[in-house]
Amino acid sequence: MSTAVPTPVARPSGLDQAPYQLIAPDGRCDAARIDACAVPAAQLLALYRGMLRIRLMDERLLTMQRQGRISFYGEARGQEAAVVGTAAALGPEDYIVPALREAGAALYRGLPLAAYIAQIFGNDHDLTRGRQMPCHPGSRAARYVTMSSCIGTQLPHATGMAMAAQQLRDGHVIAGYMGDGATSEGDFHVALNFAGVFRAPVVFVCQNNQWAISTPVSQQTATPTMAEKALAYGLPAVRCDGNDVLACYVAMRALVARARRGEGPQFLEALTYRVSAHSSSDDPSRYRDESVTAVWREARCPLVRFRAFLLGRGLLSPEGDSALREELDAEVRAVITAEESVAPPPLRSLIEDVFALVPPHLVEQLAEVAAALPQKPAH
Ligand SMILES: Cc1ncc(C[n+]2csc(CCOP(=O)(O)OP(=O)(O)O)c2C)c(N)n1
Ligand SMILES: [Mg+2]
Repeated sequence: MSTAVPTPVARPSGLDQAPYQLIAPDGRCDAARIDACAVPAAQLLALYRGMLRIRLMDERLLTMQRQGRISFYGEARGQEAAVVGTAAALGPEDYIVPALREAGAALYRGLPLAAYIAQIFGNDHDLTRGRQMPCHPGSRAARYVTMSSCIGTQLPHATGMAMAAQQLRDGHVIAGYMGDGATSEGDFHVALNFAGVFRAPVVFVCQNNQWAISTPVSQQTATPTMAEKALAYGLPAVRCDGNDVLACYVAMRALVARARRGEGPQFLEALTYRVSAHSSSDDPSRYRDESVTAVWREARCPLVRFRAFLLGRGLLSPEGDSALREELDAEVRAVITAEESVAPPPLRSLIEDVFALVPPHLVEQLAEVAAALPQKPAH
């Protein structure tokens, strides 16, 4: 045993701090490395389609919020690669427990666009009957748990679901998402600690977009990376370039495979940037230098990068890209037009879906509400 006073260790030594990247921001790549990843062309095109769909949808819905046609919107602009790349690496039986910006993952996994837009309107087609904030979809079919607005509370749920999968031996992996801000919540530490101890098949994905509303990541935590927090709980961790969709996909694919093989929980930090406002209720020009944002929005745009890559590999043509944009934009517009004309849920829905037998006092209260309304609409 050494008798010398030990030198404290400041940083975990094994973590590669430089994010894993396969495609440079200008779309260039090392062909041999790309080929070694063995991602079929159809999958590459599906990633691009999934990202573009989110971008076009976000642009349209934010405009509608400004026009007063929807009450609230939260974009994933600039984070499409991290959302789609990680979600695409899951199997259809796996579950997503999302944070704030993964709705595009639900769409990628089959949530119909109409159901998503209906949820934003809170109309009669909305499965949550207008009871959730806009942009909080859930889908049993897409195995996408409804988002919680409370930061971090979803992470112990993800661990618990993974522990259930482990006991059932059903081979399912759970993906638990979070933002950089969520790593400061107690629930983050609870979730990682339990997952580590019980070796639950969960892959945590931290979209480090460097902001939590107006708090920059430098004020969020004293650790230079989010990934090293996972190391403290015994979870293997990887940092990847969150604006490189292929890097996100390949890194996530490896972590999901490890979790499925029984190698315990895993952690992915996808380094990206929140180029949008936090939500439609936020004005980031009041607290950050928007010239930095502009660099991420333009030179580091994940869509521009992947488009250049696909064009360079001959997997996409400029004409094919334009046609895809037109197709997706037309889809978004058509679905919005259809859902905007759907009435709100009926008044009676206020007392439905909670009790099998509605208690008499709620029936009475509903009658009072109906009588107090100036008109007596069906909805
Ligand atoms: C427990 C809790 N505290 C505070 C808030 C308010 N709030 C909503 S989003 C947010 C920032 C979250 O930042 P991050 O986890 O980095 O996710 P991002 O918005 O960047 O995707 C905060 C503080 C909340 N919803 N829940
Ligand atoms: Mg954040």
